[in-house]
Amino acid sequence: MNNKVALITGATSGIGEATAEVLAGAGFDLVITGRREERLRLLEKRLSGDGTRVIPLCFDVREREETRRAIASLPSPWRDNIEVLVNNAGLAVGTRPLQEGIADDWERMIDTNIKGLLHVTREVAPLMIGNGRGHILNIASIAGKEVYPGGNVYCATKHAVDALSRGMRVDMVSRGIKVTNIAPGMVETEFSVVRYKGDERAAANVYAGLKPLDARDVAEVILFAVTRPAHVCLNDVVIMPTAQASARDVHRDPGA
Ligand code: NDP
Ligand code: 8X3
Repeated sequence: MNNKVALITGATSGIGEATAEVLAGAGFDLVITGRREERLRLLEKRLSGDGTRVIPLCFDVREREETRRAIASLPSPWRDNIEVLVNNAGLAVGTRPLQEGIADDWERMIDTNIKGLLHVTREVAPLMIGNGRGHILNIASIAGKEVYPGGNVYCATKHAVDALSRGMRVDMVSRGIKVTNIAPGMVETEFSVVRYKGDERAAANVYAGLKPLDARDVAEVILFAVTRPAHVCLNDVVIMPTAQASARDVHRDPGA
């Protein structure tokens, strides 16, 4: 294969989908993953219509064996050419204070955001090491730098992602692997609809009176990171809307 392969988890919506579009535009071949098969098929159709080679893999990152089998199913020229891994699949569920928290919500976040990222990385990193090069990008969050009311377990999972980015970097520094941690603030995607369990109005309120980032804003940072020269690694990028100064400091214009 001539092109570089990028494997993106959570490509069925939001940041992952935008990243697939942006990397396709830059000439990458793509492995797109997620649980919603129909969306993967539609994205595959759209991108391959523009000439990108795409393999969709439908699996749940929480399931270690399913993840292993999915990645092992890639044809060897693809497996052997994975240059970029974007660990993006993730979610927040609920906004309750910890003392009123729902254990099932905690488990979904921990299993997806931490264990899912580990399952995928454990399969892909050795392939990259075999090639002597590769770039892992972990989508963390401003919630991995700060905490805020009701953020408790989600923030803890993203602090874990932040720590894992640093841990991976030291573990793989001698193997030619770059690791980039990306910590966005508010990005308008399906994220808040998932967090508020389908309550569209509560989700829309999150972005009321300000212009949030859109998924493409983050995807373009990912493209910038993966197109630096071999000796340059962006270690940690915090990206926020101009109207957001920290997780809790947001300027809202009631007229907007
Ligand atoms: P979306 O809800 O739009 O996208 C989330 C993606 O993750 C979907 O493609 C979903 O696919 C996938 N996903 C969720 N659970 C699983 C699972 N168990 N197995 C496989 N895939 C899964 O949200 P975003 O695009 O905003 O979120 C992407 C990442 O960015 C997340 O890690 C999030 O924490 C992070 N982030 C988001 C911010 C925001 O404000 N939006 C800010 C900072 C970070 P499917 O449902 O098909 O499986
Ligand atoms: C999502 C951003 O501020 O809702 O990771 O935690 S925030």
